[in-house]
Amino acid sequence: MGIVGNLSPDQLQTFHSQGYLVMESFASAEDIEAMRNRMDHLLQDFDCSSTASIFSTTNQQQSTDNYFYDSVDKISFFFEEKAFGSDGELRQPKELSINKVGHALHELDPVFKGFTFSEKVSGLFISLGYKRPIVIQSMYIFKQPGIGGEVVPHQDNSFLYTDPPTCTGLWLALEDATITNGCLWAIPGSQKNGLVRRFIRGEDGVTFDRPSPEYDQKDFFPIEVKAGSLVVIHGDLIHQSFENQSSKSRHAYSLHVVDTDGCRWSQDNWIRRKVEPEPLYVSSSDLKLDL
Ligand SMILES: O=C(O)CCC(=O)C(=O)O
Repeated sequence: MGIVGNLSPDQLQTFHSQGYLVMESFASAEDIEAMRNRMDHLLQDFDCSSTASIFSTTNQQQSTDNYFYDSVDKISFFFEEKAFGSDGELRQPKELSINKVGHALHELDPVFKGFTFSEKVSGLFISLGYKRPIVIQSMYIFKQPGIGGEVVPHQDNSFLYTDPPTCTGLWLALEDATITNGCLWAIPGSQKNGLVRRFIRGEDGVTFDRPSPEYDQKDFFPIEVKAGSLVVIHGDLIHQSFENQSSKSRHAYSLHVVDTDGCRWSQDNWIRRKVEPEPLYVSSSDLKLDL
């Protein structure tokens, strides 16, 4: 196979005790420029009028749900909640109105695919002991200046559940992320308390199976990082980010990876793939994800 694990014992220890690990300079300046330029092009080509109507009109729950479900194997654009005025029109240019692009950039776009399937990404999962990891979703997150929405406290295993849980998030800063422009915050060690709830797709749409616990904001720690830093996030880590009220954006590329060997993909996850994703690598065993 040729790919080797690239986390030191100290990094592994930090990841297992804190539930996250910051790797500075994980992506080069060229990697970052390539991804940002590529996203600029995708945005320029995006004809927002039909998509905007799905999100700006009220009572369109079924349409927005379908747009969300269909995005698993597409490059789909999602708007910031505050992007629209009361007349249903965008309040600012589309480039400053998109919340995120997902969920298959890593499969469909050559630039994002190149980074995602790089040896340095695979090396992380070798170190973490994954046997047949797949990237189950990717997102380019903008955290737009002034209107970049908050992401409430959550665990990634709630959304991308395998039995047993195996999700790990990779969050790559494409710009400096600070307290001012809406960096990640996490409760260090919270992954040790396990998964608190699941996000289930049923007949009537998606819903959580339990209410969120109350979190004490004093327990959260800001993860301020420079562009190029990668934050590796344990699937049970409680993390969040606040609204970006500053004038600076905070772009990030986020990947979520699950194992497909020794665990089962849950059929009531929101993601239902028609085609099994290509693994980052295969280290042993024949067991496959049952999609
Ligand atoms: O980018 C953010 O603000 C939140 C991202 C996140 O929570 C995730 O990728 O799991």
